[in-house]
Amino acid sequence: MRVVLSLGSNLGRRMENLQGAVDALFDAPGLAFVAVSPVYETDPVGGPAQGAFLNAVVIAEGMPEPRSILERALSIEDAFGRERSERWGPRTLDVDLIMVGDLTCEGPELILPHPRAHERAFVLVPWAQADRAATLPGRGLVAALLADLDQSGVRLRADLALQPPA
Ligand code: PH2
Ligand code: MG
Ligand code: MG
Repeated sequence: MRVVLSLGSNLGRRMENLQGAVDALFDAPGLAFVAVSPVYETDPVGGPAQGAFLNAVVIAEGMPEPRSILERALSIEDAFGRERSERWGPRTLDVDLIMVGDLTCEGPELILPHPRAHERAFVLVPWAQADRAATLPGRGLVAALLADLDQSGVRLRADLALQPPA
């Protein structure tokens, strides 16, 4: 099953935080690395006034229990000093589960596919770069979703690149 995760950081050493997440996601069995997107500098969407994010998307394959990926994502966030004070506030690291195959999930801790991914250019632009044929279950081709979105707040950082997991 295809597993897609969105990474974001707008506090601290942003690239180190993102690379640490890429490495940590694959240091336990269950997920196989497929691709990582280019890195984008993005204007913050929602929340208080805060600094620009670096965002990227990671694509994996596996047959994981979504809850186990969620737990892995949350513990990686904690390892990078994530503090959970304000919703949509600045963060050292955000690891969001965008989709797990065609699984749907409506729990209090996890909604799949991610309920806002289809309207977030900072998710869809990197995702489409990592996978031209990317499809968001229930919403369709990512490239088509992007045609309706303002992408002006999402700028490629060609000087930066995430490496495949160590
Ligand atoms: N994450 C949010 C809210 N706003 N804006 C940008 N540009 N990038 C993010 O990763 C982001 C955001 C909630 O997780
Ligand atoms: Mg998020
Ligand atoms: Mg999150």
